[in-house]
Amino acid sequence: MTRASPALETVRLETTDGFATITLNRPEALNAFDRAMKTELLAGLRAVERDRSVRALVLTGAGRAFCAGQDLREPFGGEHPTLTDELRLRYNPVILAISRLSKPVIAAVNGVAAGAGCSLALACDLRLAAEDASFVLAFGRVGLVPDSGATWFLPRIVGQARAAELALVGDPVSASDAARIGLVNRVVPSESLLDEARSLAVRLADGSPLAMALTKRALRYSADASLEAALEHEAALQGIAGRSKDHEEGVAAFRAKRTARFTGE
Ligand code: T3D
Repeated sequence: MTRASPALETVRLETTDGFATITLNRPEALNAFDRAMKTELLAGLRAVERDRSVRALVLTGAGRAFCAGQDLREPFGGEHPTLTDELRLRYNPVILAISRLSKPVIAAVNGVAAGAGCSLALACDLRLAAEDASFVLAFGRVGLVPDSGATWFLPRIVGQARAAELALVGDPVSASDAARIGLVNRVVPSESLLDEARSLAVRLADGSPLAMALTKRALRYSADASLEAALEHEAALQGIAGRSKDHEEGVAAFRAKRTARFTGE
């Protein structure tokens, strides 16, 4: 059964088969971020974290775009008049919520991902792109610096040289080029993007939720750690995983030659 969250307008949140889908829902503005969408996306992510029945998340866009970044038509100023405030208060919490989410996040990039929309895709654990998707670090064109984690994620995903080219030159990257440089995991026909993302989400949702959460934590930790520290961190996390019922179940299922049923305990 599919459950929808009716309280949200600029994003849609649906839950089915053990995973959630959040759809950015401002297609008339290519899903550009206005303040409401930033706030509601964060609320959606928090709801996903709280819901124990949800074990994976698909993030996608309504209409022909994934997300065009900051809504350049939204009047600026008001309560938080500087871009620093806007980033600290609205964008950065979204990026951290995705990165820290204890469940794997798949970006199903259905069209253009520009500016902070590109950063949003970069913050996800896995990226599937439709054949006609594209990625553009559009910040420089409007006299801005790549933000919302782009300067952190990009070199770690594609390496320093390519990150510098994407950030400084700012040309759009096609889906096929994105796959070639490792910016996306896979390119799929546009009409099957959501089916592919959903079947990957179901596979992830069938895994051990505890092992998924700890694996995300280990990958995140290793990005800033020495080998010695990462080895020690892995050992500590494995101690937690090794005491879990999911580990017991996984080993029992292997020995019985059956599929494991993980509960997250
Ligand atoms: O400001 C802060 O708070 C700091 C944070 C900044 C983070 C950022 O994201 S900065 C970067 C902001 N984003 C951009 O600069 C991207 C601007 N958009 C584009 O470059 C292009 O529209 C796209 C490459 C995304 C798509 O091009 P295309 O040719 O497919 O579509 P289009 O014709 O340019 O756009 C279609 C419509 O969407 C058009 O409206 P109209 O004329 O049909 O009424 C266009 O104005 C609108 N649109 C596209 N992007 C935005 C947008 N409206 C508002 N904000 C947008 N970002």
